[in-house]
Amino acid sequence: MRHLVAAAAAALMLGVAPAGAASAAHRGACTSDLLFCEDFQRLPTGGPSTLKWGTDTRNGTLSVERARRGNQVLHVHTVDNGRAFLRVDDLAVPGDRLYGRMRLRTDAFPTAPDWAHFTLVEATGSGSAEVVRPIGGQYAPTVPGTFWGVGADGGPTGDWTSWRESAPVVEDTWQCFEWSLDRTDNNVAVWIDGVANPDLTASTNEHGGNEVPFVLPAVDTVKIGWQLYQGGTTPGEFDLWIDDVALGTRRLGC
Ligand SMILES: [Ca+2]
Repeated sequence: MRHLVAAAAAALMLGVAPAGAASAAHRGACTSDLLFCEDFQRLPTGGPSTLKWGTDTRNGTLSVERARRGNQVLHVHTVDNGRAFLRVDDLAVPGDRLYGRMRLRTDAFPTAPDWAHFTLVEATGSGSAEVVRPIGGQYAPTVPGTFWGVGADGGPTGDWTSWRESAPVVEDTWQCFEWSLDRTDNNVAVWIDGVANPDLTASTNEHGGNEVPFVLPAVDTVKIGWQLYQGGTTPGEFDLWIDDVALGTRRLGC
């Protein structure tokens, strides 16, 4: 059985974008089949003023800014172990699969304290207490380096982040992040710039937490932004820019 699951997961993670995915939902094209979409183009600059999504902040701010060539993006700013999230509530996801996408540029990732841990995407819902973190990472002083890793907290599997040396963070560069949560086998998958990273995954019996099954919730809330959990960080403040956020039931493409 495990071989079958592994084969299916491998097939999923070979993950070439399905034909038409990129054209259907590339860069801010908010098509009606998406569960949520925000390209920030129609929002006034400054603090968010929209009924489409809410905010969750502590020692952090969100602001809509003008970028190049008329593009508008969301600037996420936090101090030390603060947080600032765009929050999508009341999602109704038909079926078992939820896909997400965002474009992201981060000024600098933490290099202190040791094991500084940060989350950029968090999903919660009913049926499981797991707070699922498909996009997050950790500073690993033993390498040293700062690496992406799938993680979770709040549920039976405990607090874990499977940071991977195959997924070093990149500063000051726009990258496209995609993730999927599939309740059929409790699979989490991640693509960076359209390329699947088979290390960035979790599933029912393959995850970084306690030796109990990992069960995905029926997601109704997704938070996208930044949170860092330990105080006394280097740098002392964090800045990232996010654009072209989308949630849907199919692979979204970049
Ligand atoms: Ca935009």
